[in-house]
Amino acid sequence: MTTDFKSQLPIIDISPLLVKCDDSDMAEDAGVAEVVGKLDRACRDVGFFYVIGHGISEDLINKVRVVTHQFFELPYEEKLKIKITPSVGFRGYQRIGVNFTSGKQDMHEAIDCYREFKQGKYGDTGKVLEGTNQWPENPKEYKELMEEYIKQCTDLSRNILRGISLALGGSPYEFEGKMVGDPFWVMRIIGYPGVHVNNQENDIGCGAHTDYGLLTLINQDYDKTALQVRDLAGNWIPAIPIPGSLICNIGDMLKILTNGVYESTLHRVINNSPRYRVCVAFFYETNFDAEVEPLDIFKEKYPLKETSQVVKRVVYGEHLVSKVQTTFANLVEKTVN
Ligand SMILES: O=C(O)CCC(=O)C(=O)O
Repeated sequence: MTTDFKSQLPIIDISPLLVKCDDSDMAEDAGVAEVVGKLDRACRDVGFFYVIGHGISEDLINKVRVVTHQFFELPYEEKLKIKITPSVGFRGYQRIGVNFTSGKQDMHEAIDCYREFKQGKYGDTGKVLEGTNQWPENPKEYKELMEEYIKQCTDLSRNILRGISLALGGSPYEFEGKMVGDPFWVMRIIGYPGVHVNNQENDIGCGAHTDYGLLTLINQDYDKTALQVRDLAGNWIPAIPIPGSLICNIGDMLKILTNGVYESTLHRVINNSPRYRVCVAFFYETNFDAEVEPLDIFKEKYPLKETSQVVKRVVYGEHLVSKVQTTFANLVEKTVN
């Protein structure tokens, strides 16, 4: 981050960009140019912004959270019907405390899902995540609803990235080439218990981290503030929910591709509300097997940013798999429950 944002995260109505996002000359449109300017400032200064005018219906966004609450309210035995194990590619339900961030246990439970791919497609690296996503049968419509939501989040992420690509002075398609032509995705459906009646403060729901991929779209409950974003001075800024919006933040892969012009921002989650909170986080990533390095166009445009702080090259899938294996090291020997 290059500036110190004060309190609110920027709010960007991206509807003018979406109207034109399939036109190759979209950059010439005044409405698009305005959105692009706002995206540039948000990505340079904060790394987080609210997206409104995103085209995903409020009905779908709300239903996704409603069915997620219904799932997490089920008895534990019911949730374990889709438990996460190595044999299903680490896809499915994990109980509270299985997830770790920087070595510390997180106070959340979750369903983890990944884009499905053919057996053998990514060789030995991909083997670990081979499997089909495990969706609960209860609530009934869960799978269908989530698959539709994933489809819409995938399209939206690609379109936001077209705007970001223009914001960096490229064509709209810089993030659709060799490294991002076949984007991977991850979705974490997360439930955070409310704070105990006798306590004022809850344990950390998800420890401070940056996201690893390109872009994240967060669909959170509107009536609890739990997500916090760190500013330059080290203050934690609450990402107060705005009904109808999604929160978008940039991840480490975008930092690499842009040669460090846009940086990912630390964030964490603490649910100090007495009520249970859900969040559905969709992560739009590079190709699974991409060797991610700064794009030539941004190395040329922003040469000064090529410092030792910018990771030069990373194979996305290798990193993801090592993260999954570290998190679930205990599952490899025992079953999870
Ligand atoms: O619960 C949230 O609001 C955000 C979750 C998050 O940061 C993550 O899953 O990476």
